[in-house]
Amino acid sequence: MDKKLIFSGIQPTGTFTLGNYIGAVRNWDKLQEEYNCIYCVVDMHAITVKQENEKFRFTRLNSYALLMACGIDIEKSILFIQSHVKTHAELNWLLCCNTQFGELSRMTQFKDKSQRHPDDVNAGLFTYPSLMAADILAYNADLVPVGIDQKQHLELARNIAQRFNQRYGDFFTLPEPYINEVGAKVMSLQEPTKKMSKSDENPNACILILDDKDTIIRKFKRAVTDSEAEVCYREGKDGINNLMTIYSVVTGKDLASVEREFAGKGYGDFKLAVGEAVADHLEPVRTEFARLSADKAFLKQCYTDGAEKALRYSQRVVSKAFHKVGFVDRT
Ligand code: AQP
Repeated sequence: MDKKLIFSGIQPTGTFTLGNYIGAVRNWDKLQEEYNCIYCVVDMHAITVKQENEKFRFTRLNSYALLMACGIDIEKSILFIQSHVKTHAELNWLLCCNTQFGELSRMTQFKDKSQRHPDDVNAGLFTYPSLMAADILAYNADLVPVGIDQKQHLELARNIAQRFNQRYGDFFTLPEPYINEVGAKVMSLQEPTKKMSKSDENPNACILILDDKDTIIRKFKRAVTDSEAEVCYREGKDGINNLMTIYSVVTGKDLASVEREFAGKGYGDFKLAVGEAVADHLEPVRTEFARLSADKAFLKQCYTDGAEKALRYSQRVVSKAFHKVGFVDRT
């Protein structure tokens, strides 16, 4: 049987956080063995929030190198930068015309981001989910590994695909979310009821995967917890639950053994252990990133090849979608 196709993307809005890593990227390399995988730096999504142009150019390339450093192997997967593959923008338009205003208005990310950036509630921010649907449907992907925050967008992508199929005849595959059981939503270290985000203004709220060991330990030491002193996973202990989840993911220990390991110990010991485990886990990523980012010519070759492969693949799907809608074929 043919392997299923995976598609996922990440915005180059800054260095990836531990949330991006645990919720999404850490699985991407493992999935390469079992699936055909297409991964993408979704830079067009990133400009729905204002970016400083020079810094943005730099972060896009860094994000590409970071994905390679996290284990994406360009011999096994297609890895490219979204804006280099024009079919995403083309299909976006067809899908926008099959997306309802009401559906977009219900998206929590739109509501959150428009509240955070009231001076720039732009049309791109509003139609973001339609472009995300285009990213996925341009490859007829079966599965989309995402953190839980993106589940609503993925459901909308399925609805858009379904509507298109009803109007123009069965064509798009309905993509399924692929969500981790543990770590699907890593929370802010400073406000543990809020998700950890790259664009958080408080640097102590998130661990960046390129932070050095001292910084990681310092941020964990400052993590907001509670006034008890018991390391146990329980409703209402958001800060400790978050740290336990992180520790469990990076050490491979289940929550019950984490509780046993820290029984009778204080939060200080626990936070230090989490910081050390995370720093050690991320060390190979930092080392590989330093090696890759020193070789700009190699990176350029990789993203150019990736874009060519992605264009070849998606062009077939997108041309057929235009044909179905009734456009005159170009060739
Ligand atoms: N805190 C999180 N926990 C688990 N998964 C997360 N993801 C993001 N934050 C967490 C998952 O990471 C993937 C890539 O996300 P993205 O960069 O495309 O967009 P995002 O969800 O908006 O991520 P950020 O970090 O919050 O970026 P900004 O601050 O720029 O908006 C997705 O699969 C996402 O679910």
